[in-house]
Amino acid sequence: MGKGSFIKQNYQEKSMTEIRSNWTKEEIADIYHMPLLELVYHAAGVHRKHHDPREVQVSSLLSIKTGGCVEDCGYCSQAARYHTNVKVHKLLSSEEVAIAADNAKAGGASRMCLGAAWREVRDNKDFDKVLDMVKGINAKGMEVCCTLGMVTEQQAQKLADAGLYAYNHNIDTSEEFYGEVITTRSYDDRLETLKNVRKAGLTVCSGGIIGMGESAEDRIGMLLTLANLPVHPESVPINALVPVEGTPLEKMEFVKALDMVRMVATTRVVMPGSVVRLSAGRLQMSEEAQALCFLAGAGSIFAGDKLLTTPNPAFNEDMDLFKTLGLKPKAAFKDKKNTSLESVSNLTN
Ligand code: SAM
Ligand code: DTB
Ligand code: SF4
Repeated sequence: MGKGSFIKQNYQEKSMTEIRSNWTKEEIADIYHMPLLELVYHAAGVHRKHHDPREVQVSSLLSIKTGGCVEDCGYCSQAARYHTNVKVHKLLSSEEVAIAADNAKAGGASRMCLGAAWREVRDNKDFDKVLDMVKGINAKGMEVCCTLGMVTEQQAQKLADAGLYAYNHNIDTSEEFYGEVITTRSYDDRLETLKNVRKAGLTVCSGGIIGMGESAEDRIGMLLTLANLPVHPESVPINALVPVEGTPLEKMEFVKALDMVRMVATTRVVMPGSVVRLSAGRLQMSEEAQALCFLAGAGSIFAGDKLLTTPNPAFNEDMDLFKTLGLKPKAAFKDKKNTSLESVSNLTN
């Protein structure tokens, strides 16, 4: 099918707003390459059909174990093999994490995302401590998300039993470009973790990064993988690379804000039911560019003055922006539904 023909044939038809997992690369490419304002207009329509456009989910990130990671992810400040300025620390205590969650809640966050610089979860005392942290934050009425590296189905189940709401594990980029950025674990390893998370009935948060030197085709390829999962991730974070000194990607130029808008809009169109998170890189984006991302379907942000190790706009700045744009933070647990594979399998064919 020629470029643009998919759009012409299906524009404004039901097929452009339905949730499906049988996308072709050409279809997604046609959407990605639409004239930007047409794309934003269309994405805004899809967004309104599936979501309340005034609500934005606010997540707060906390690095509970920082640095010293054995992996070689080329973007990451926390890989032990790169000489970055990151301050390494072992696992925080449950008390420290509880204080951070209280502050995040007071700032307007309904979700707390705990990140650890681990390759994978191990069945040890540290994992037990994380399970305690999850229970503690859940009891505060906040959604809890963890991003701890690879997990088995049993570990995902333990997290689910502790009250975890979501598990974040990004595929980062296309299968073809992946090996340029990471060599210590495979694309299939990542997909396996996503499967394990899904089987445990947790909601899945999975997206990637743009600005690592990938082509438009790679961005499209990443969306193809996510949009053709049997069940779409409930959250899809779109990160702009934050180039970190000492990493192999330190010299990458910051991605153009309008490329973020295009990526957010395309993600919105191909996974209409998912919440698209405008993730790392907002500090480098103007308020106007962020506004375009919200119009194009971003329904979530990370708020608070730190991401995991790099800076981010402060809570009050984001709340001011929300006020200007007429947006409001979304309450916790509004999207709660049973998302185990069996319960949703009838939606996927
Ligand atoms: N260690 C765990 C893992 O790799 O799954 C969890 C933490 S890891 C930092 C989570 C995600 O953050 C990565 O998969 C990547 O998509 C994103 N990320 C990390 N460093 C980044 C950077 N410098 N710029 C943008 N995104 C980044
Ligand atoms: C995601 O997609 N982005 C977040 C979260 N999931 C874990 C991480 C962004 C990290 C940005 C670089 C840093 O602060 O170290
Ligand atoms: Fe380790 Fe995660 Fe960083 Fe990769 S992204 S180096 S796995 S902390």
